[in-house]
Amino acid sequence: MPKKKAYLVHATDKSLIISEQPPFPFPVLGIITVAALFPEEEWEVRVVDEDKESVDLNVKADLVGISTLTLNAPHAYELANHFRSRWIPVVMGGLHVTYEPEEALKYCDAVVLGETEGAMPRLLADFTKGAMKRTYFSPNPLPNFGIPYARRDLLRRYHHRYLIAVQATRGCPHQCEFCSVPLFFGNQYRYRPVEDVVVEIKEALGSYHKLYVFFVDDNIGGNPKYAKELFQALIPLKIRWASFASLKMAEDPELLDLAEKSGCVELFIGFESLEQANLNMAGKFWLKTEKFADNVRDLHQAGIIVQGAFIFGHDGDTKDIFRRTVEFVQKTGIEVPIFGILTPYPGTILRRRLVLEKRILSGDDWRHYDGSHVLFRPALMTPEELQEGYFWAKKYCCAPRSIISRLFRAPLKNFPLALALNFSMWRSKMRQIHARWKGSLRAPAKW
Ligand code: B12
Ligand code: SF4
Repeated sequence: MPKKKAYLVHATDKSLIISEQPPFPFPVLGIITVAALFPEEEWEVRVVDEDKESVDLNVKADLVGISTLTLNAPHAYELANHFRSRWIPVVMGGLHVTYEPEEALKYCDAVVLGETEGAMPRLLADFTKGAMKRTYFSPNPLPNFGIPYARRDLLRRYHHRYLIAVQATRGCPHQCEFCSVPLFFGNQYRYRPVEDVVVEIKEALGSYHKLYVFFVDDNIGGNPKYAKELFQALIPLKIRWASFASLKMAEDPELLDLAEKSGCVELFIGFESLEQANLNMAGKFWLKTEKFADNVRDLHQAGIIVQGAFIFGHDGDTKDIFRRTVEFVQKTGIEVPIFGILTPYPGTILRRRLVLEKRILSGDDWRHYDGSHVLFRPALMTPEELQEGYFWAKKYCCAPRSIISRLFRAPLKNFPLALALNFSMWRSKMRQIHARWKGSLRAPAKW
């Protein structure tokens, strides 16, 4: 019997001007994990990451699978419509369609809700029988979840020129109001067996000889006991790695020490706000603003570059928040500041609250869900002031003299990589600022 053909697309709307995008390929992990769930003896699978290559609209396939984030959803639906007009059944999955399944089902034949590992075998069996259902729900895998090794062989080699993406944990032990992650993972935090992670890294490095490993975990240090075990096991691999983490990690000297020894070079950390009241309201009460500067110092002492994320537009934010945040970033030497506007993503508690309070501004043009648009009425400033302050803060921190001055406040050892990181994202940040804002570096007089 000839094999059935599946064509899997990681949809990306290339017409959108997205900020904070690395200019080098960031390998996608979700769609190649889905690819690994197709039995090789029955299926021939092709994968396309639209961020880096074009979708073959004339492809010969028995089944098309499409993955999308919220901002890419309208484009993903256009693709789905196209393939269905060619009589190819389309299945969609990922975060956005999990939270908006009814919307997605207008454009595709089936949706998989949540993590796919538990649902795909059923879906494929039903498909083969010609009886694919509309919705598949995947119960979240057990604590020691067995996820398949991603099919990196299906991506072109240049996707892995700089990084390999790996996942050790899923979910997060916390539940921040604005975050779409916890619910997707059934409000659980789960970890893969350490040996599994090590084997996958070795295999991936073996074939691509790459230097950097990026753990796409939402909170790599979420369970310190597990993280210590993992970092210990990474030491002999002599890799350099980066990930997302919470600031809690900075308060555990043993964890920081192991992170450094295992090759951690950079952590993306959500500080979110300099106002304790904002953190408390967002469910991030366990972060203490008065410790922020010391936390950054401790991370720096461990030789770790801090990519610090701050969100503007919390209910306690007044117009001085932009200037204060910029001053804090520059003073503490947070090497790579990332600013965003509070965004009511589907599936978040924030979205439910703002809908109840009738504060959502525009209709649901999902293309604006990129963290740079004001989509709700802020409490203590106008939407225009929030938009303007965001661009001002971003432009200020992008100025070469701001970059250099804050990097001199961080350990010199980090300087070359931190400089490269700043300038690598500089283009995408400035492109967005130039396209949408005409203001200058001087803070607007009305603040
Ligand atoms: C790594 C990462 C990135 C990387 C790489 C992205 C990439 N190319 O994959 C970078 C840094 C580039 C990035 C960029 C952005 N990101 Co990002 N990112 C992540 C992160 C931390 C991990 C994603 C991942 O690899 N997960 C591991 C894989 C295995 O899981 P998965 O993709 O969810 O796939 C599973 C299921 O969803 C499902 N599935 C997925 N696809 C499909 C398809 C089919 C057919 C089926 C059946 C199933 C299925 O099966 C998989 C296995 O179970 C997530 C957080 C998260 N936990 O999702 C945020 C996240 C996805 N990012 C987010 C955002 C907002 C962005 C940006 C807009 C940020 C910005 N302002 O620039 C950009 C958008 C880029 C773009 N143009 O699309 C949001 C999205 C929210 C939303 N509702 O859309 C998230 C959820 C973060 C958050 N806490 O809110 N991101
Ligand atoms: S700590 Fe980070 S990943 Fe965890 S719920 Fe909060 S924002 Fe989301």
